Amino acid sequence: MSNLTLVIPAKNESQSLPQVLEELKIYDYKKLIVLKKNDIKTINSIKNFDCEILYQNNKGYGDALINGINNVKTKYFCIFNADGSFNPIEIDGMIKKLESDNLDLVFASRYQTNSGSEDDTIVTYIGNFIFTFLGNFFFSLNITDILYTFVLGKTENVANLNLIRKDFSFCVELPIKAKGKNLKLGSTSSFERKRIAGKKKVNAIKDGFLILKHMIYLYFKN
Ligand SMILES: Nc1nc2c(ncn2[C@@H]2O[C@H](COP(=O)(O)OP(=O)(O)O)[C@@H](O)[C@H]2O)c(=O)[nH]1
Ligand SMILES: [Mg+2]
Repeated sequence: MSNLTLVIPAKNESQSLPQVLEELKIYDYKKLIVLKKNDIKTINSIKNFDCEILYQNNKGYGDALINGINNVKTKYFCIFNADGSFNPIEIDGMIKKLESDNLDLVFASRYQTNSGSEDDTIVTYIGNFIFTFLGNFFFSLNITDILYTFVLGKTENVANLNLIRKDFSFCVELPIKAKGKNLKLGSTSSFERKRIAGKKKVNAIKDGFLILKHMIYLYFKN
């Protein structure tokens, strides 16, 4: 049986998620879909797939991921989007990197050699560049893509990080708290695909400010 669970946060993904699960059929990974109980359309769209569903306590991307990771029973977990933008073929390389370099967390990256994105806009590209710079400069994260959040890690070590951010600032809380606890972080190259269908939930301006505010908070808290 697989030692990896994919934690898949989903919000209004009835068009994309079935295709994502279809593509995942050839892999032996466990799948834990985290969504709200009232997201009936998405729930109905995946009825015939072999996956576990977890209803999140509150709302938000971070809330879904924290609930999800806390319910993973395998040695490893991987945050995996429901929109088709992550290519499952890359997961195996992430596990190999984690094991060969004895890391706690591997961050897939769109911004190093042999990588790229079909889903980036100029605004998200610049935003990510700035946040990655801040993460490396102020927190010594030494990663190349902070906001992508295609992350594979050791479940036990991450479940102990006391993650609390329920919104998209989870993206920076995870690496910063991991580094603060002396976990070992690394990166692998990734190619982000376009989302299959449906709408992007991130608002570049609103969520960008939320993320910046939380980074400043974490900097002065330590
Ligand atoms: N459960 C849950 N999932 C969410 C929420 N917001 C976004 N997601 C999921 O998180 C993933 C990333 O969101 P997306 O809109 O694609 O953001 P992007 O990848 O930055 O463009 C997708 O699988 C979404 O369905 C939320 O509030 N709750
Ligand atoms: Mg997306």
